[in-house]
Amino acid sequence: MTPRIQLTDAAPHQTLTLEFPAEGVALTGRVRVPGDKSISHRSLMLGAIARGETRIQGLLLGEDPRSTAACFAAMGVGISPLEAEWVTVQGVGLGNLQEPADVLNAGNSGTTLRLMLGLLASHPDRYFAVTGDGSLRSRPMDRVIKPLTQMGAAIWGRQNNRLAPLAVRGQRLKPIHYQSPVASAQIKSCILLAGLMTEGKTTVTEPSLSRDHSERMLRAFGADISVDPDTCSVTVHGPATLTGQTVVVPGDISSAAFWLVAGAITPGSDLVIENVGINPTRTGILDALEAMEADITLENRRDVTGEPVADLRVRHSRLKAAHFGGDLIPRLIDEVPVLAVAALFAEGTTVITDAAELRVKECDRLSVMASQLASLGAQIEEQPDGLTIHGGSPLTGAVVDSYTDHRIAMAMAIAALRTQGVMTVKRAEAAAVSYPSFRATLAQLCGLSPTPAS
Ligand code: SPQ
Repeated sequence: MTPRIQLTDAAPHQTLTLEFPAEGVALTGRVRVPGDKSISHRSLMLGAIARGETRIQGLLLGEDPRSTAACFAAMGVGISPLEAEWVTVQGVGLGNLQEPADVLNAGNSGTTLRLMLGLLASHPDRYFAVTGDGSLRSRPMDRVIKPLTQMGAAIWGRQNNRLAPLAVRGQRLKPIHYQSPVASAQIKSCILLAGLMTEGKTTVTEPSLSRDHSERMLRAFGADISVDPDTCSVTVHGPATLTGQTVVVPGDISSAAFWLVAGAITPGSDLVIENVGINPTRTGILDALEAMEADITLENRRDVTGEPVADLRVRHSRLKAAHFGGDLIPRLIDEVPVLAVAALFAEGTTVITDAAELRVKECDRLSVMASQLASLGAQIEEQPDGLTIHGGSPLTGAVVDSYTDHRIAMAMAIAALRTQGVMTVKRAEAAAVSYPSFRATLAQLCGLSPTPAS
């Protein structure tokens, strides 16, 4: 049979129906993944608060960066149409964001809301109201409100200042040294952004290193940033002056991860994902798949505006189970759903620990992955801080749900490649948050042209 990848549009939701031949389908060819989401957000935000023009190439045109762009446009920042090859941001300069006339809406994006809060809280005498979609309004904001309050911020929210919608009255802040209880780039970046306008040294120490795109980009824009890798500490010396820059956004390794796993688990596959960011704080998925004996090689390594980049070649191989935890987890935090899919096709039992942070993402990713994969017949157990996955059980098609989480929607579609019968992914539109062309690329790699929505 020919593979079936069919989208049904029943507004406001979409359903993705997937069916692959019993003998499997080999994925071949060369693909590019969309721009890195974390770097896209940061390029828009730093561009907005810098002096002069920032030019961005390769910006992710997903819903999350669109939310960031809309929020900053509402605060007086000129941003050219996002669809152009080069997006320009006319920076207003630090401290000059205007009070918006309406509520700022971060949509589904935790990065937008948490990083932006650091900037809003440090704009004295301006009032801001911020919210998001149903998922974002249920995610904890106290993790950034607490340190910002220690700096003197005035922020109010639902459930004892824990949840959005939030109200912010900007203040002149004081510097702190914050010991973060979790390795989180959003907490670290929020505090560093608040520290930009704050006189003195603002330091964040985390238990292990989270992604460092903010540090790299802040330095490139002219901020005085010092990093102590031994203690996982970053310091910004304020007040800073930022100057607009040129940013070339590499492909997102979190999006490439779907094709790495797809290629690794489907017999006969041999594909290249071009131009992928391989910042060491993000390459945990490469280390994990290597530990599982996946056949992945890095070609054409280079540096692009301060971030390392390579082409990734993956070929099918027999995967082995492994144990993942500790400092590796922050380096692959968003890839755990698709790593769980890889583990289903590995020989032995894979154990993922120290990943309780997954419970406060766009959905509870531990609980949802365990329940959705189990509905296909997977042998998988949810643990308080991880998953235990027994490889080798045959999977049978069923109706599964993304829970409006982009990473779940795409991880389930990858599982379908080795599932017998029809898999239906409900609320599949979630993929557009970080990867609007996911279905088209899946079809391309399977040698099909995508079926239009019916
Ligand atoms: O932005 P958002 O919604 O939090 O997106 C996610 C994702 O899966 O795309 C997490 F749900 O990525 C986060 C990531 O988990 C993006 C991010 C960043 O750009 O700084 C950091 C990570 O979150 P955290 O909480 O560990 O700082």
